[in-house]
Amino acid sequence: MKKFLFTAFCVLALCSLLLINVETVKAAEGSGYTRLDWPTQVPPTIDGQWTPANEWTDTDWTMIGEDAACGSTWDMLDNVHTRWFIEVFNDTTDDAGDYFEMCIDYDNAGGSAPGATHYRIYIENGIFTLFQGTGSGWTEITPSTNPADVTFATTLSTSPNGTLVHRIYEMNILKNAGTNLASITWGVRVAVYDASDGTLLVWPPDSERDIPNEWGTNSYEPEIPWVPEGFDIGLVVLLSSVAVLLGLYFLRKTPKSKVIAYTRQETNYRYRT
Ligand SMILES: [Ca+2]
Ligand SMILES: [Ca+2]
Ligand SMILES: [Ca+2]
Repeated sequence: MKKFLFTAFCVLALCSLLLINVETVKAAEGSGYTRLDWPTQVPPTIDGQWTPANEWTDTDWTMIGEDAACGSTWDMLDNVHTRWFIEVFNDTTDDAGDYFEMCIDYDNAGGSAPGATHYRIYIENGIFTLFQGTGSGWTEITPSTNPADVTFATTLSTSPNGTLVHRIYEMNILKNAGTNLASITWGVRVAVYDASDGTLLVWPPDSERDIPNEWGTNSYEPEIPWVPEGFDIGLVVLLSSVAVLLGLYFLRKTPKSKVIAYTRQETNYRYRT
């Protein structure tokens, strides 16, 4: 009976972990979509590729549509940075008109049109342009270069997430210096466009560029270890099974109740391997 009760406790404990995670995803503001910057463990070399190999193992991944993904981290080395790696798996060609676009809502306040605290990073064919909201649309502004608002590189190359050559953007965005683009929690919309077949992929799905209320919320995780947002459901089930088996094993070896300490799993999560 004790075994049964303890096993039931293990299952309930792990199910509650899953529920907490689901609740975190649901407890969003604005559009209801959220994502996180994880703490930077390896400051990336901004070369538009997953090199060196030990970079970008410190991030969770957000799908942009079905064929692109982005991961990001944050750190406070000199100023506050958010660093991004964007992979467009279905863009395998270098075409005039290919672009990456990131809309930023400085304080995640939303709005029905771009205002003074809304910015738009736009990179088309390797040329970066910065825009600011006017209240009804966008106007181009001169980005800060010292310190630089945005440092980026883009290539067509492979990565651990996608072994076919595809479009990659890698960038470092300064949050609290230069133009002062973003506060701690900010709003974001990411779009990638492949001109070869006119494919536009957007996160949050179906969000409009000019309606900040439809953008997602970008928050941050202050420290590791972590359980990534979007924790793989299959992995949770697997861990649950392992925990139950471990519980049964230890109960068999030591009939008297013992406390089992759980250690958070540090997981490097990949969409494509
Ligand atoms: Ca790199
Ligand atoms: Ca394509
Ligand atoms: Ca292309």
